[in-house]
Amino acid sequence: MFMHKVTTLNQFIVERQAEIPGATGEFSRLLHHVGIAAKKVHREVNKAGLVDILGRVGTVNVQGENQQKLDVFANATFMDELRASGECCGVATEENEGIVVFDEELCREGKYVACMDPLDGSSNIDANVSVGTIFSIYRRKSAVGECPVESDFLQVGTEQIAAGYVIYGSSTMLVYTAGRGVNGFTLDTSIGEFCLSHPLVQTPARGRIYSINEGNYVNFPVGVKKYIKYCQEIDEEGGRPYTSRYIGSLVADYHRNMLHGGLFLYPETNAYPEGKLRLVYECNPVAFIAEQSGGMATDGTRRVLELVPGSLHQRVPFYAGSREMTRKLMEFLEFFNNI
Ligand code: AHM
Ligand code: MG
Repeated sequence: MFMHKVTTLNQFIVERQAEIPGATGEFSRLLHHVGIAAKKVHREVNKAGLVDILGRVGTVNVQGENQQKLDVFANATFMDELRASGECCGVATEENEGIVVFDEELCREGKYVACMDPLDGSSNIDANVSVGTIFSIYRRKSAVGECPVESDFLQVGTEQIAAGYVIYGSSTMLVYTAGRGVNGFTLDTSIGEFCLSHPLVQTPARGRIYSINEGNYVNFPVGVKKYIKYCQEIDEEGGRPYTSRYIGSLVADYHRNMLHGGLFLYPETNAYPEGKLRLVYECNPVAFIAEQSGGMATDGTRRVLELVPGSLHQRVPFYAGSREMTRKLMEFLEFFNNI
C-alpha cells in the first residue's frame, strides 16, 4: 500500500540543519525542546475541562493580571525544556518581571536566549477557546560562559534567529520561521509528532478579514475608525464589505488571517495608551512570521521588526497581516494623523 511520506518537525529541523554549512546542531536541539514543551502544554490544555487545572491560581503577574493555572504550567514547562536543552542561557517571559537566568554551567555555555508568552489569550481557556504560545529566539550578545544580561533580550526584531507560535486549537499546530520561509506542523496525536502540514506558507497579498476589538471603537485613532468604515463599505467592484472576525487570542486571530488573508489590529486605546500587545514576546515573533509569509507588520508608521525595545514588557500598537490591507491602513493613519 502506498504510504504518504510524513516529515516530522524533528526530521525537518535536522534536514534544514544539514543544509547550513558549519551548523553544529545547537539551534536544532533548542527547537526540538520547544516542540516537547508544546506537546506537554497541548496535553494539559486538552484536559483543561476535565481536571482542576482551570481558574485563577491566586497570584498576579507583573502586569497586574490574574494568572491562570495553565499560564503558570505553560511558563514552567517552556522554561524547563529550554533549560534542559542546554543551548539556552536564559528567558524573558510575560509571567516574569525580569529576565530569568539559567545559571547551571551547561546553560551558561548556551548561545541563545528566548523571549516568550507561554500562554497567550489565557482568559479564553475556560470557554474552550483557542490559546497559543508565542516564542522568539536570539543569539546572545554577552559572552558565552557568562550569565546573560537584559540587553541580550532587548534586541531589535530583525535580529531574531527564529520565531513562531503554537496554536492549541481544533488541532494543535506549531508554526515557525528561521528566516527562510514559514512552515507549519500539525500535531498528530496518534504518533505524538508534529508533522509538516503547511510547507512554505504564503499569506494572500489581499485579504478580506479584519480583526479588531470593536468594543474600543470610540477610543481608536481617527485613521483606524476610518479604515474600519472603509472595510464595511461596498466598493464599485463588489469587493467589500470585508468580514469581521475577532477571537481575542492573538495567535488564533493572526493564524486564521495568515491562511485566509486579513489584517489584525490592536491600536492604542484609553485603557492601553501604548497599545496592549507586548513588543518583545508578542509583536516581534508574529511580525517575523508575517514578513516571512509575505505579509507586513507595523506600529502604524514603522516596521515592527525595527523598533528598539526599551524594556521587556513594552507595549506597542500592532497591525499585522496581508500586504495590501496593511498598506491601506497605513495610508489612512498617515492621512488622518496629518489633518
Ligand atoms: P494576554 O497575553 O494577557 O492573554 O493578552 C493578550 C491578548 C491577545 O491574545 C489578544 O489579541 C488581546 O489580548 C485581546 O485583548 P482584548 O480583550 O482587549 O481585545
Ligand atoms: Mg499574551
